[in-house]
Amino acid sequence: MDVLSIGETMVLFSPKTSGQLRYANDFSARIAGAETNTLIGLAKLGHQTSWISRVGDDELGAKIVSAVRGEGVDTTYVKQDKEASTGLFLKEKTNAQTSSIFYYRKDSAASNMTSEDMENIHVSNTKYLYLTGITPALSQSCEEAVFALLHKAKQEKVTIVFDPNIRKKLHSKTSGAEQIKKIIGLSDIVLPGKSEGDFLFNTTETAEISQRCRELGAGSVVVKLGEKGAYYETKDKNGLVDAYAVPYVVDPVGAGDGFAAGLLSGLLDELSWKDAVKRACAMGALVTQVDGDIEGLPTRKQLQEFMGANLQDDV
Ligand code: KDG
Repeated sequence: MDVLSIGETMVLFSPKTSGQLRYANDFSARIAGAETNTLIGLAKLGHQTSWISRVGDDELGAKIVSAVRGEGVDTTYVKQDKEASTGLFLKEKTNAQTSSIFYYRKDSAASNMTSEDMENIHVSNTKYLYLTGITPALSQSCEEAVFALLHKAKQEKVTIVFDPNIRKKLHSKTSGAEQIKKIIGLSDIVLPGKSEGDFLFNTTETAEISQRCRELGAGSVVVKLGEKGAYYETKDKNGLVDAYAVPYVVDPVGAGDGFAAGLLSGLLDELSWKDAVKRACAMGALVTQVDGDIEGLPTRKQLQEFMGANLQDDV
């Protein structure tokens, strides 16, 4: 197995019209979940991925599992929970640029995951464990599950990659930040953004965000800089990689998950750090060109064409 991950995937209902949700009558229903976005991105590039989760014994759960499995991700570790429902969320488009989301995920099936669930998970044949800060914030039992899996993976020398993925509706400035810092300290590679630097360390300075993560114990750090590209720092290298220019952004949500997929894919293909970060930037850019979290994730051929047509200057 190349990459294993754990997290909640929900159904996202997006109104076809902008304005208050109370006046919205027509919705599209898509699957959305940070971890499956990344796993699907990897699977589309030909990597072997597996997802740990729970869904309800309901139609939304069936929709999610068949979509994730249909994209090529292994779902052996997805349990059907008879006691709880699949989580969902709604988007309200205030205008063309801004939107708000409303979660209906409290006590959802995925938030019932436990550390006991991790006992049957085989990590020894896995190259990377990919975690985000969303899963431990779902519930106490999810936090225990994530730490149980993390410790098991560390014992087996699996490389841990962590995207803090701060969600203001899930993470408190105090306990949420502490939980995330603890995982940063146990991770081999951390992928923060500038706003996460602000939330965790009160700084938006790129090099400082990286340094603070490394002081906590992170091995390598890649700071996502949006339209400015990304900065990477390992124990013996650092550098800045330019972003790929796109005509305009259709939907930025999911770009960070695509970025993570690109980076992991590059590392799995044993590219240099710089080239892996370039692939990450290209994947992030492609995701912004299509509505939805996963719909813009490219095949290997599409990625190569995009990168070939947009050759970056060396920096
Ligand atoms: O990264 C995109 C996801 O954050 C979003 O689609 C849903 O996973 C999600 C969450 O928990 O907010």
